[in-house]
Amino acid sequence: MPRHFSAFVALVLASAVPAAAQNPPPSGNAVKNGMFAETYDAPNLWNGVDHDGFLAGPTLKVVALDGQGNLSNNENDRSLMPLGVTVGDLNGDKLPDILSTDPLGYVRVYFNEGSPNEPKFGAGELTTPFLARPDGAPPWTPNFGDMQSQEITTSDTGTDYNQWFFNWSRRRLAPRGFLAPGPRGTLDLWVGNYFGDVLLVRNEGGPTAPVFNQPRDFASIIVPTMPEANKRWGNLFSPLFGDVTGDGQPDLLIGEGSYSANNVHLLANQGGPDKPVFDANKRTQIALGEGRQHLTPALADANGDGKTDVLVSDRAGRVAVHLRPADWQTGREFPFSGYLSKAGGLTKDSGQSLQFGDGITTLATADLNGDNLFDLVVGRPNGRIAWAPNRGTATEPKFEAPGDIRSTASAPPITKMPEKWLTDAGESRGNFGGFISVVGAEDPAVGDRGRKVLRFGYQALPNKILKRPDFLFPGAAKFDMTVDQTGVDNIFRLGTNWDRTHFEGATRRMREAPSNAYLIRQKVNPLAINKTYTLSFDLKGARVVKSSALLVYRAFEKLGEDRLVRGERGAVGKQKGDSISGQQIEMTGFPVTANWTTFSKDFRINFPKQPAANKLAATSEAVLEIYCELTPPDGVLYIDNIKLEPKAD
Ligand SMILES: [Ca+2]
Ligand SMILES: [Ca+2]
Ligand SMILES: [Ca+2]
Ligand SMILES: [Ca+2]
Repeated sequence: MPRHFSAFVALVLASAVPAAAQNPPPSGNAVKNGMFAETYDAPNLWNGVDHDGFLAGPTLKVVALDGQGNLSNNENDRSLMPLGVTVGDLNGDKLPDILSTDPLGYVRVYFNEGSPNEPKFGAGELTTPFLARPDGAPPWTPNFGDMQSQEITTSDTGTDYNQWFFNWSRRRLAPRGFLAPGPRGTLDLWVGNYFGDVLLVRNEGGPTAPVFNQPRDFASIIVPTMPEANKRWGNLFSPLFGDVTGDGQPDLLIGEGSYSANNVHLLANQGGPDKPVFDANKRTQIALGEGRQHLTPALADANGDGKTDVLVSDRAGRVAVHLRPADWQTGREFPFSGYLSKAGGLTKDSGQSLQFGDGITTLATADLNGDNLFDLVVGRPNGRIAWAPNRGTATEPKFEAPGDIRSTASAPPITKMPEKWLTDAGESRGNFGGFISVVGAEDPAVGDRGRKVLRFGYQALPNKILKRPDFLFPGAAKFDMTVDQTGVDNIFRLGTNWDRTHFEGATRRMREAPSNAYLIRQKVNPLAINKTYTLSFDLKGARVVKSSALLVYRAFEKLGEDRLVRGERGAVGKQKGDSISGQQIEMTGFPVTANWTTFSKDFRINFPKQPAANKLAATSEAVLEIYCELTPPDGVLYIDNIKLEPKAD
């Protein structure tokens, strides 16, 4: 069914400025790599194990303070977020397990398969909740001015509107979890995030298997710490719930990330164990950052005096120790006592400190090998989880050089991704295990087709103790692939260079889609105007809920030069030269069956709403998108041999 633009869209059109001079009318297949012969390698980290067999997860660059303490929006200056780590026995076998939170918002549990003296971990079992669900609209929207004045031609991340909504949708990235005993005797999961929320996910399971459910909404699991809900006192939180003050009652510690203070804050519980309440106005600093950044606190008695001390990892990969003074009183801090030293004990010389990697690290303390000395578990900037066993004494800890933890599970194969296509498989929307890959004869469904095809589908997950999280999040009510409410120009502009490395080119487009939606998109070669084209591809699949192909194109030709004009009071303005432009979206569904079939559909390339543009020879920009929604955990769609060719007259 053809779709047309609204008046709102026509307004944007006037500012569209792509297109060099018209080239000769094109011919042949406009689709590049439609047979998926060209691929590039990508890691598959869904099972929490990397290609080399180490415990790992995806890292992500987020907007955060850089090394100079500035907030940078420049992609290259963004800070790389490692996995958050926390340790606790989640299945009642007395062996400590590792729970990781990846910066995309996924939670994995590595159950300990070793012995009391030697920890061993297999694959990570994924579980709800998805902690970065982008639900809810921003409380306000800045006035970006007239859509026409937006610098859409220079941005490869869409219009200011798109960026605003996209950034809002990513506010819960980089969650950090902490396991602490709850009122039911099981370990609950405390979570801090980029936005400065503190969340409490209750463990609704029993002693031998935890159950962490997706909350009805995030508001229902927020632990209030903000006097005003929309006013932040910090962000990029790393929470910890344990007794620091020594009164036997757990306190809330929050390591802070990106705001200038960068301290570890202590908030006393003013509610009860069932409903903890904290007042940020009454918080005190338990550990001062003093120039260190991205602080993650952990607790241990680091000097054997029987009193709990605070350990803090930072953005330089070190662990600072704040010993509790003998005469400590409520309201005072634990002073910085030194870094954990390579040589054992503490050192104030950062060159002698234990080093976990060059970048932001996260930290947990636990005795992993049953010798009653606390060991360190670390999320490293290389995306892996490392540990360092403590070979010292109760009064002077001394750690082995940290080693990445090797998994007992087999390493996953490298995923082949299609060149020339921007792809999105819902990783940012909570599509547990969803991925897109190019597969060949090794996939039984491809069989004797004997060549590579594109597969949209789900990963087999290693879950044995935790229920497989087949959770489906609905899309926004107003979600419509034919209209980008932040400006139709985004359909053309996202990923301007159409380089596969600009993954956001598809992810931003799918910002409001349901979690089980998949997209591939490509800027196709110019199409001849007033010519009929046939879109065709081969396909088969199962449990495909929705499927559609979109063809979006526009043509533009400038007839006169822009002129600088001097207005009142000498103000210089730009007067646009005359131009001809047209823009059109076509969308069609396509049926999916269990056997290979060929779908084809004809499109006449023209501009019913802007007939003047039909005089132009070829499109200046055209984008082809293939969209589907699959039912987890086994919905699958195979596509091959995509062509968009002029039809013989
Ligand atoms: Ca265990
Ligand atoms: Ca306490
Ligand atoms: Ca101590
Ligand atoms: Ca130990």
